[in-house]
Amino acid sequence: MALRHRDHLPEDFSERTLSEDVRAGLTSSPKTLPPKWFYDKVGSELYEEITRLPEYYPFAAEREILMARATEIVGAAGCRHLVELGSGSSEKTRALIEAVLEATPEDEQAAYRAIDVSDSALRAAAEHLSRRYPTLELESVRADFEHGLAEALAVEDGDDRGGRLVIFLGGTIGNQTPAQRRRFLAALRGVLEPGDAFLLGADLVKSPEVLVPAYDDAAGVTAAFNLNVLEVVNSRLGANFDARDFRHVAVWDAENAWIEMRLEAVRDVHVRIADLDLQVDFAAGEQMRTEISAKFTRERLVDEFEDAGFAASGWWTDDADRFSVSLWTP
Ligand code: AVJ
Repeated sequence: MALRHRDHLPEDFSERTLSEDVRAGLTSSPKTLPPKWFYDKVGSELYEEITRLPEYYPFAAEREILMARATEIVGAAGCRHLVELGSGSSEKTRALIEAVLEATPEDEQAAYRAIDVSDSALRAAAEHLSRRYPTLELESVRADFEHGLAEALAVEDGDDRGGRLVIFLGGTIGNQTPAQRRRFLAALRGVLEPGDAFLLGADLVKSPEVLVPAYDDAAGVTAAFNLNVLEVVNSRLGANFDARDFRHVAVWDAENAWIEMRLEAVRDVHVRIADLDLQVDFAAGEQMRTEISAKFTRERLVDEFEDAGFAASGWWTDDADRFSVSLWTP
C-alpha cells in the first residue's frame, strides 16, 4: 500500500526553536524550559521506562481503555481515516487502527496519517505499520502541530475518504497551559469539518498521593528523565550544565490542577550556553519549571471543548477511573 511522507518543517526547525526556547526560558523569571526537549534518544528511552513503572499509571490506564473499547470508539466516531497528532511510536494506536480496518467495508479504504516533529519516530512507525497492516493506506507528516495544524491536517484534492478521526493520546494535552490549550482547541475546531471527530486521551484529577509518585518514582527514572533535559541543552547548544548541580522536584499544584516538574539548583550555579552566547546564574534553591502535566475533570473538559465549539460525543475511562478517552465533534 502507498506510503507517503511529507515534510512541512525546514531543515533547521529543531535547532532554531530549541535556541529560541532556551534563550527565552533561561532569561525569564522564574526560569523555564518547555517539555518538548525531553525527548532526545536518551530521553525517549527514559520515557519508555517511565511507562513501565508501577507508579506511572497513565500509560497502562489509557492502554486498558483503548484495548477494551476501540471498536466502540471507532463505531461512535464513524470514521475510516485516522490522523494522529504526536504519534511517537504509534504503539497504542494499533488497537484503533485494527478497529478501523475491521469497520471498513471492502470497497472502501482505511487510512492512517501519523504527524510528529520527529523524523526518526515517523519513519520507524511507518515502516512497522506498513508491514503489519498491508491494506492500510499510510501517510506520515513531519510537522509541528502547535504551529502548522491546518497544513498538517490538510487533505489533498480529490481525497474523499470521508470523516477524519483526529487523535491526540497519552495525556500530552496536559503539557499545554490553559491559554495554549484554548488556542489549540480553537485552531483544531477551525480545521475540522462535519463528519470529522477528535479523540483525546486526558489524565484525570485524583489524590496527590497517587499523582505525585507518578512523577517522582522510587527508582528515580523520572528524576533522570527531567535532568536529561540539561544534557540535551549541553549537547545541542554547547552548554556546560552539570546535572549534579540540580535535583528533580515534582509538586501537585491543586489550584491549577497540574503536576509541575522542576529542576532545583542545589548550590549557586553559573552556566554558559556557548551557541547562544548566553551566561545564566541560578541561586541555590532556585527552581526552574520543566513541565506541567495538567489533570482534568469531565466537567472541565466539557466546558473547554464547548467553549471551543465542540460537542461531547463519547466518554470512556479505565476500571479504576484514573484516565479518560473522550470523543468530540465539531
Ligand atoms: C508524555 C506528556 C504524557 O505528562 O505524564 C511522564 C510526560 N513527564 N513523566 C506526562 C511525563 C513525566 C507525560 N506525557
